[in-house]
Amino acid sequence: MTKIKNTQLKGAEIAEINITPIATVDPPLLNAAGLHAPYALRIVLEVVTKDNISGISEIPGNIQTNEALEEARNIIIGQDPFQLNQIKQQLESHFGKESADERGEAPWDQRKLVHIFSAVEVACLDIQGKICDRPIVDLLGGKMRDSVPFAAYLFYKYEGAGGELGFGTDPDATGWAKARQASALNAEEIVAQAQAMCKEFGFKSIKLKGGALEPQHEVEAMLALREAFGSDVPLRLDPNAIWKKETAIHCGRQLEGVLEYLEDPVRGQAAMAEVCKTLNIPLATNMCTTSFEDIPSSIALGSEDIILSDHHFWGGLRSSVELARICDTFGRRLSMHSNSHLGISLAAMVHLGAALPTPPYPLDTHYPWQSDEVIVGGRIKFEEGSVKVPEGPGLGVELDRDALEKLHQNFLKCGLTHRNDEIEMQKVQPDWQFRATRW
Ligand code: GKR
Ligand code: MG
Repeated sequence: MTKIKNTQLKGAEIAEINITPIATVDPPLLNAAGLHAPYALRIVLEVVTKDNISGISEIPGNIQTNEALEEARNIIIGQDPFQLNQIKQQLESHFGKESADERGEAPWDQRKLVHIFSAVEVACLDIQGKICDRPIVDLLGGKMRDSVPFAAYLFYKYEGAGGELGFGTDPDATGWAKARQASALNAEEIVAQAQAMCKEFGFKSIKLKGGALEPQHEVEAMLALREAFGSDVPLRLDPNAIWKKETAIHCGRQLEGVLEYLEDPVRGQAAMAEVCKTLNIPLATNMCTTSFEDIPSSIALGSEDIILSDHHFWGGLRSSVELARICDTFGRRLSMHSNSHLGISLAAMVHLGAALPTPPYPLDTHYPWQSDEVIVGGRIKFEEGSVKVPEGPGLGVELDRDALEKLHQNFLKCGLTHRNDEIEMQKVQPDWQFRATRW
């Protein structure tokens, strides 16, 4: 048997990387941590080989991640994009392994290494796909489905569309663009938001970002959604761990038989395990079991039934496939977490969602809330709430360089360097302070 040597693969050496921080228009969405700023930050990474094959990826934006990627530049340049294990090992030995204990109050966040590796991995898989003339889904083991379903992701919000419009509105907007800028501060407005979003995108399940209003209001919003959509549309609620155990049990009892799952009602694996044992509703998390090192205690305690994967937070697409395997082994189901994002991340999520042997729950996505795009051809279309696996090699999407430049200019102009929802909330309510447990 003839072995293929790396040198036989054209372009298998990274010559250049381009790191572009961007800011995308984002509406004033509310959550347990405060309020979204008028722009959400992302970083677009482009990795280019000697033969001028370009691979791209998108990760959450943050000045520290940006600096760390710059620091990683010399480690990445000169590498073979197929040697991801070696690249990862070198990044780990440069940055040191990360542990949840070092990340304090928000162990799911502030992770340099997983973000960097996710950015590098997705861009390198894009290159690998282009070299082999195969879509990324094939590099992850092959396609189990042609399209991937997503859930409508509802938010309580103030009026406004974000960006240059600030918290103002565009009087000429129609359809979803109009609904996207409408305020939603009670059950009735949340139902109207859900109807507009489901009509536009065809979503067949619904998640409400909770933790913004007093818990009983959020319970009532879920009951109103059930009333409006009937029992065929699965519902989820995510208070981002801001409830006390008693509140979670009191509210959860009212939602037994109504929710498909309750996401992060309380903080930490031990509290989640107690609520999980008490309530007759599956619990899901993207806050208490958020890295491979959290898995042993998750299994020992029984802290959740569903893990929300996220390739940006779990160190890439291949790690996420590994997570899916662990979930299958230990009887966990898989769903997918999201943050404000554009089409490069959406395409990556779709390749992953299509490759998973066990179908995940319809994935979370913030995509309907964003109006910008950074890929050629503009915004990706949803059909009946699903996105088709992009055709073409690699990710199947290409950078629109003019759009990238415009969004980079937004970044320079908006002055934001990292996400801080508490500060944004204080611009509206000066006394408001984040509390890890509020109700
Ligand atoms: O965008 O406000 C938001 C969400 O609250 C986001 O930051 C969360 O990470 O969507 C996420 C979640 O499911 O917890
Ligand atoms: Mg969540």
